[in-house]
Amino acid sequence: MGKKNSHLYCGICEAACGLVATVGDDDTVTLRPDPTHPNSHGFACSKGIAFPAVREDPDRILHPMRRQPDGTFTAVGWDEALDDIGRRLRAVVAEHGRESIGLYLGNAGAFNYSAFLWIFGFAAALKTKHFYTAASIDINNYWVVGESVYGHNLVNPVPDVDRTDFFLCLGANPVVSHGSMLNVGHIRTSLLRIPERGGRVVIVDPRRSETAQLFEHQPILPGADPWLLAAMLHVILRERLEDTKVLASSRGGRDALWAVVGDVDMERAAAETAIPVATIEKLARDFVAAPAACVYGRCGASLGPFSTLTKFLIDAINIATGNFDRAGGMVFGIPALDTEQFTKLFRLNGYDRWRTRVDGHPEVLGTSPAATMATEMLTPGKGQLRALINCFGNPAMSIPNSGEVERGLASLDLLVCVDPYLTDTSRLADYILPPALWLEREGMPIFTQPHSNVPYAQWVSPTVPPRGQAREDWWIVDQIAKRIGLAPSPAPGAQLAATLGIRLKPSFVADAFMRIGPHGDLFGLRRRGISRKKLLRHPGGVKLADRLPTGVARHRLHHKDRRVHLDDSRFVREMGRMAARIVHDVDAYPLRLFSIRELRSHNTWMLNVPKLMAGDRVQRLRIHPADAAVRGIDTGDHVVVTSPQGAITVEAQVTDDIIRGAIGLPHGWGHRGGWRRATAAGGANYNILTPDAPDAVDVLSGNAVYNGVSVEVTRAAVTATVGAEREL
Ligand SMILES: Nc1nc2c(c(=O)[nH]1)N[C@H]1C(S)=C(S)[C@@H](COP(=O)(O)OP(=O)(O)OC[C@H]3O[C@@H](n4cnc5c(=O)[nH]c(N)nc54)[C@H](O)[C@@H]3O)O[C@H]1N2
Ligand SMILES: Nc1nc2c(c(=O)[nH]1)N[C@H]1C(S)=C(S)[C@@H](COP(=O)(O)OP(=O)(O)OC[C@H]3O[C@@H](n4cnc5c(=O)[nH]c(N)nc54)[C@H](O)[C@@H]3O)O[C@H]1N2
Ligand code: SF4
Ligand SMILES: [Mo]
Repeated sequence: MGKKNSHLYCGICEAACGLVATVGDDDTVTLRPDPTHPNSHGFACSKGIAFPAVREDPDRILHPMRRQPDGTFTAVGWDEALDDIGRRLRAVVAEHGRESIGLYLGNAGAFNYSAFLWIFGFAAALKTKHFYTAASIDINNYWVVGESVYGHNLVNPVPDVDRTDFFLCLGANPVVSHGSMLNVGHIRTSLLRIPERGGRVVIVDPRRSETAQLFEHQPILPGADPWLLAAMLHVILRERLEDTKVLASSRGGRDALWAVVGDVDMERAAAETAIPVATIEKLARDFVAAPAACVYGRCGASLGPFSTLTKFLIDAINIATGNFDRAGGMVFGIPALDTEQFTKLFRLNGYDRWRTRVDGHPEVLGTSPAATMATEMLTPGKGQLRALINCFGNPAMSIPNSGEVERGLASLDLLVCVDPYLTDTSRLADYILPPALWLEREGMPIFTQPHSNVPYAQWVSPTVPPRGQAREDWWIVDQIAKRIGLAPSPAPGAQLAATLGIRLKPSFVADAFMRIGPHGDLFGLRRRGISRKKLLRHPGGVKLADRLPTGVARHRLHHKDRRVHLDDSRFVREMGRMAARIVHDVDAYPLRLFSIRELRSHNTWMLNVPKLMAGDRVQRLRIHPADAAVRGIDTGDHVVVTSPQGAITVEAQVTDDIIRGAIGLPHGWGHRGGWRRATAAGGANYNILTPDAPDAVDVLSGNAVYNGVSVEVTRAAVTATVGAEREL
């Protein structure tokens, strides 16, 4: 009796590391990094390697579960569950209309191409405004800037890490996160090569993060990134250091950028960031002087105030310094499946074509900001969100103002969660449906490829069959849609075809699109082109080019004039709003809270895996010695963190890794539900503290604000328990 080896990639995060699986006769799987993978070259992290423990987790849900009147769940058959869900959805439609059905597509869905396509298709077929995604929490700012500057939401030039001389990184911790909106195989090694070849890596972060420890660290106060970037651009333009040719070829050019940053008060920028004026000026000049440079910003900068302005300033600095569409600067990805053309064909991309019902946020890519979910569930009236299908997410914990989100979820007429666990969210569901995990399904990294430095394609078969009654997410979505007479597709003829019994499969749709795409085989016309069938014969992945092309902007911009647009007056207004902003209640809430991601968990999950929890991991609030001393706080003390939104009790760790005036706390702790180890790990839910009011989130994109939140910390009473939550 032999063991079977197969190639695949990890489906947990954007890195999509290549893996080799060995399958035993007893249906167990062991994973190791794939040294031959075209992008990850033998790297994989502990989460990926440990994943079989999720598949085999005794707490995993293996049957559809229905909530009983007493709040417990019992296993039911698929037909029974789906038929009842269909019946209840039809009742909701009859009473409130289709627009009262909502979808939440959580983070794990970004790594499941088939479900990703089907959920976008289902939302389009429902014509619902209640389509929420995890991206609407942290990436909407990218998508607003993409639409404004390049003419399409999904255009996101990526740093050419292997050829840059200066990597300026704001609010990202790639050594832990392994890269986001940027996919560079083994990113730690790739970054370390920059100083090895005489270049610089500067990490701007309120904490000496795992990445900052390896490079130059520039501390900053949380929430102040747009001030730093605006001040840098101000210096570049004031000192006439810009690339005049590049700016002249853009729409708006120098004048448009000066309109945004011309009035920046450098002393104010220094006070907001806690970075001296001379340091900001030097950073700007050094950046310009580097032969090739790029600024990159992620969650630290995207989950703070004014995050769309922040992303605009990042792109503006890259463009103004000529570090755009050229080696070592920002370059364009070339994914195997061209998502830009796909979304364009079905008119999915766009911005501000409608507004959300209660708070009036602009739509982004056909989605509403997840930060508005609680309000949309709890505010009565026509179009109120009454039924939610939640796939791949744990919104009761991950969305701001969690207390309200939870109340909203509990008030729905129907909540269906597709999740392998009884989570903080699914415990409130009427039905929990068990999905096939990535080892158990066909896959191709649809979300990762547009941001990849190495163009490659990969398509893998399931390594092992699903356990128990688990079924693929796309199939579950398809079955639910079918029961309300819909096909999950944005295509014009799809609904008619469905009435004739024609239902496509996502593998067919994705294959067809890939085949007509930039690398496709054009159905046989291009001999060396790729197709699903060909890729499945090379499951270890196929390299499509050695590196990304340069000098291609004209072909990659979607504006009719094929130019970069820098003259969007919304950014001038945002800059004005930022300059006029006064932080209230500095006396009551003098500290600024920011989020920390951890190596051995993924957002709110993977805390149930024994190996990843080794060493008695606990959630710890990091605080600077000076801030701790004035509050009489020592390491190990229980402290109460209070924001205008709520209060939680956590354990403190005093450390000078943190800038003075700020506190850092890992999110995704303080669990409830049936994942026993995760629940036993304790801690408290960060998002009890975060706001979701219309003016508390980013006005242009609806991105949530998790970093830079005003808080105060006090020593807890001796009897206080960690995890205690209180809304104010
Ligand atoms: N305070 C604070 N809050 C944050 C952030 C922060 O930095 N600070 N970050 C935000 C960001 S960037 C994001 S992306 C969101 C993420 O928040 P969510 O979108 O809620 O995603 P996760 O917390 O990753 O939860 C993923 C869920 O999917 C389930 N799952 C895993 N695999 C599968 C599968 O194959 N199929 C299905 N159906 N389910 C699966 C897991 O069990 C888990 O319940 O959180 C946001 N919340
Ligand atoms: N191991 C692991 N990997 C992950 C995840 C995970 O939970 N665990 N989550 C995945 C997800 S959903 C995402 S979106 C990506 C995120 O990928 P990254 O953005 O690279 O990851 P973070 O760890 O959130 O990094 C944010 C950094 O910003 C700092 N920071 C916080 N506030 C500010 C601020 O206001 N300004 C500045 N300049 N810095 C600030 C934090 O200290 C932290 O070091 O990671 C993904 N990968
Ligand atoms: S870095 Fe991400 S993709 Fe790679 S093994 Fe770890 S979790 Fe999986
Ligand atoms: Mo994210």
